[in-house]
Amino acid sequence: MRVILNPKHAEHVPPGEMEGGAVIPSYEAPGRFEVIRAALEAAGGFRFEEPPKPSEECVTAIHHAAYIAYLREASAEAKRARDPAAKQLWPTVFPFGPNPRATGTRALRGQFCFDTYTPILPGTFASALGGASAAARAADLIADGAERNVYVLTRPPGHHAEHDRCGGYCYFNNAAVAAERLAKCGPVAVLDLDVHHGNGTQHIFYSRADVLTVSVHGDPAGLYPFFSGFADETGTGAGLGANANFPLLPGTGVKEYRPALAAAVEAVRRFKPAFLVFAFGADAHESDPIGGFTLPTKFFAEMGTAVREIGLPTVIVQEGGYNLTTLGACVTEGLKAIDAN
Ligand code: OKP
Ligand code: ZN
Repeated sequence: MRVILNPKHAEHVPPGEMEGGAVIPSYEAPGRFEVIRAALEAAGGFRFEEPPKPSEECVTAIHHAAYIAYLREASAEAKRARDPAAKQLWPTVFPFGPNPRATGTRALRGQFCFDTYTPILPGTFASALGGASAAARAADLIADGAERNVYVLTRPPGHHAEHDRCGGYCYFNNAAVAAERLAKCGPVAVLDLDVHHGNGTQHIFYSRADVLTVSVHGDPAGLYPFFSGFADETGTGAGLGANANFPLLPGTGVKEYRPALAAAVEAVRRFKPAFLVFAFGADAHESDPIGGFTLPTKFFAEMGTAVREIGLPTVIVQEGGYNLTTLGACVTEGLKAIDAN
């Protein structure tokens, strides 16, 4: 399988994440990328390449121009800063709604962000754009028919990033970048199996009939992102019926996950898409420090098989997965099953 790497991932190194008023070590760290790459190299059968030089063009289709400019300029502001504390931009104020008076640099940090897990650092913009470019490249290979399955190895993840807000470690929505490009060639389904609801992808396509978004995840009543991912969110306007959520209880294991996965796959099939984007998180694994599910490593092969059996040209985009000891094996199991013939 061809693997498109985010060549800039290591430029984004969160010094920590803010949880309940304290800064704790960041779960989302460069080591995630490294362990996945090492596991795929050890497994064999994967070809690694970098995307062409990043261009903002791949994100303008799905993200607000002012939000893109904010990420670019805030990253540059962090880069220019001398004081180490000023090299990390954290939101402290969250202006409600699009507030025309929220224009200063401090107001924008909260205007374009919805949580305290997603600071802007000197390399954030370059790193996020590198991931989006990798996703765009993968989508182009699939749209051209050059490949059947292409995997995007990137971090930070993307599925929480909305049209004009970062959050949940995510800045640009890589899965949405891929889906948007594929949608030019036919209907697209996004299947998100990260343990957290893909609120950003849902948000971006919520009123569109040409992109179906389906997510299996921890019930937002008890798991991040808390405000989105409930079963009654089914789309709006032309997109009514083109969003499906399958929330599951904390502690979910194979017995509970399997029927939800089957229902999610069935929703994808009914839509009759031409292309699939698989937002692949490994954080539903039993060892994940923040997921709360109890799936064993071998179940990730079952996920991969379910994806393969959908039978569509597929872009696979790396999302979460935070146990550095098991992450590589989970991803390898999933990808090998997708590529099996
Ligand atoms: C990103 B992805 C842990 C709280 C975690 C943010 C979760 C973001 C998950 N201290 N809150 O894997 O979906
Ligand atoms: Zn996640």
